[in-house]
Amino acid sequence: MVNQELAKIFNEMAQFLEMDGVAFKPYAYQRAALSLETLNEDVGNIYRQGGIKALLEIPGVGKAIADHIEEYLKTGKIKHYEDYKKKLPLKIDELIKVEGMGPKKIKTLYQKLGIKNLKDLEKAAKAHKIAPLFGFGETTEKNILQGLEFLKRDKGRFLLGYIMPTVTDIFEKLKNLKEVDQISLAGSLRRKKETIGDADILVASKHPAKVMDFFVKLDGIEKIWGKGGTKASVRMREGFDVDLRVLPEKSYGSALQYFTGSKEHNIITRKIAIEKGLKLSEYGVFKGKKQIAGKTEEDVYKAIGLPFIEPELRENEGEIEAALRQAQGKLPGLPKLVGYNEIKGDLHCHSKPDEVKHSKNLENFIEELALSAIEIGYEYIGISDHTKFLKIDDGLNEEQLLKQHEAIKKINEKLKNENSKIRILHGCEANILNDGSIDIKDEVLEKLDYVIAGVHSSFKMSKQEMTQRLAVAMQNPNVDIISHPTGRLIGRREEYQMDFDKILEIAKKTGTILEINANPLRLDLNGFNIRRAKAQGIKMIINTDSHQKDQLTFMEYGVAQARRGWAEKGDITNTLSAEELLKSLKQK
Ligand code: DGT
Ligand code: CA
Ligand code: CA
Repeated sequence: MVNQELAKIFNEMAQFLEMDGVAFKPYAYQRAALSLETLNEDVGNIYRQGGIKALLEIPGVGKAIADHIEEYLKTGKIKHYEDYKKKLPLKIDELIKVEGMGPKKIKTLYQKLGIKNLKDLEKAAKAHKIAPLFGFGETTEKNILQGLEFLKRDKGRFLLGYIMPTVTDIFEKLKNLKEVDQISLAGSLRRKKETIGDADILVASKHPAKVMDFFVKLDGIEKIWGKGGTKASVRMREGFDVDLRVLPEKSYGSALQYFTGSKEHNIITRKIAIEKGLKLSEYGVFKGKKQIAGKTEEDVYKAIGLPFIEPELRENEGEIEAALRQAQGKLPGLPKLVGYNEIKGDLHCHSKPDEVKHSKNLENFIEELALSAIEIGYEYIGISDHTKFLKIDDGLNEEQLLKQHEAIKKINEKLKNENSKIRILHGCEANILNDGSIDIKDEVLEKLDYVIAGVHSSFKMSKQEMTQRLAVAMQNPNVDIISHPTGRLIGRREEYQMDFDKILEIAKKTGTILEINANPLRLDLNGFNIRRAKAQGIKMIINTDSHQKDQLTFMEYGVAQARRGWAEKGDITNTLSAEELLKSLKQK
């Protein structure tokens, strides 16, 4: 989609502007980029249908950005951006991914050492050319080398939430094709891993050639790696590959089982088949030459004596043992995973705090958000803006929070009069300061429906200090939820150092809820930590941390992560009704 191309350009523009020390603008460009990345509708379509005016309706798109979008759609270029690229011919999107590298540092490294890309950077760091530069030093150089290692580990993988909109688009087009009888995602995409190597799609059809022809002609394909009778592989403009396989109906289920993986899971299922004197392959389950299953996945698992195993669990991390126990009537069996449609609300939504500050249009956005929540089918939606320590994000102070509180009360009354079923809850996402104290006074926190607290600064504390910092925050009786508890950004920033077992112990003791942040870049807690938390009986809540109403759809990624962490309905607080939720929040 052109959305992703523009997002990439705007992200880079933000970096360029920041290099030049331009105030405010970089943030605006970044916001626009994030908005485009997650927009489901093609920006080209929006523009064709409604012109500049329609572009201005997109969250985060102002006049200057709208003009840039128009210019790009008309000419394929944005002059302002091209000028920058000429002046600073850098692989900025690569360099910025290295933890600790900001735009200013990138510019200095280019001017002093001619560093243009990751390769140059690694060479310079290894030759100790960076440490002596003014403002850099030994630690920075070490951090850069570490950051580079971290990047390599995740190389060539894409964030699930980043490729999903494009894949969904392809999926829908294929699904509508009359020759397509059945269709499913497969591979890591179906298992909902947080990063994806390539996208796999499976189709059952009696006319594979027609499906293939249609597939390789889809919009947005940059290169066709290969196209055979039943398999094709293409590179999308966004940089990731899509593999399509077409099968006859009689082996669709076994192919789906095979191509869903994981490889590790498949190795064991095949072994189990062999132990039963059967053969399991992508073509079916066979007894001698006779196919005994293959049409559906359920049949395949049944034929080898197992109950159906949800794709999110198929990592050979104990799911087969659990399935075997279940088959023998023993406990514990497979978990009954929390369902994608069991979520009743979202408590981590940012509004437009700058509007709170200037007392204008405050209600509009919150009402819009409430309407989106109704459309999703939620019972409640929680507004939780940043608080005062975070100046860059227009963090609210005590007085402004109280003002917002009154405004939300009014909106709730209005909604009630209109017989609306939605209820707006009011919280905040306060900052956990270095000593574990919260940047908002307790008497104000007490007035809110709930309080989320998170670490947004000083990430590089020692393990002991960070554990203590979080412990103090959780012991505050007003703090209900810890947002993005480990602070990792996938492929960009490691978790901060802390004793997670200790954190779980204190969460349990204090009744503090841990967040499963659904933002595709965070997914924090991740599956592994969710499973650890669940084992300790810790309650969790899946929140989107949305900064615009489009991002409410991130919920799906959060639920997927919860499922990968074996979470059941009872583990997840926002499967409760509004009444039950408020009651459980009061218990702390
Ligand atoms: P990715 O693409 O790296 O995120 O991960 P996957 O799991 O999507 O892997 P991919 O695309 O290479 O292959 C899709 C599925 O096909 C994989 O999950 C399991 C199956 N598969 C592929 N190659 C093999 C293999 O050599 N042995 C077995 N048992 N299964 C395989
Ligand atoms: Ca794959
Ligand atoms: Ca593949």
